[in-house]
Amino acid sequence: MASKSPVIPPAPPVHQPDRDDGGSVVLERRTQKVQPPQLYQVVMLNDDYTPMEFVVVVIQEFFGKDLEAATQIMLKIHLDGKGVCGVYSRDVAATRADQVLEAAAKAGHPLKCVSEPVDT
Ligand code: TYC
Repeated sequence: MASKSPVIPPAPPVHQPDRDDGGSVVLERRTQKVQPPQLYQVVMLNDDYTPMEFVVVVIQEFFGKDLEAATQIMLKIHLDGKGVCGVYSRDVAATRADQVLEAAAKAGHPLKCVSEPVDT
């Protein structure tokens, strides 16, 4: 007499709510929002002692401006008390500001500048 093999019922599906396997319910989808990196501006400050010519040369040298643009920026700083020399990533802005401070100190001028996040 042939023996009947036992009928084994299929295993129930494993419940994995976070997997979209075609059959299960997707509980949540999240849209990733990647923000662009924060930009930083190098702001130069006015003082009563640093020669205008020195400021113009520094702006040309460290911020890649031509003579006319550098002169305009220097005059704006002179009249308003401060002005933006350039906008960069955080590290580049910090390096530019350091370079200006080092060149000014070396030349014996009190010229100051800071890098700060650009308002969005
Ligand atoms: N005020 C300075 C002067 O009259 C010139 C100056 C301009 C200094 C800009 C600093 O960031 C500065 N000699």
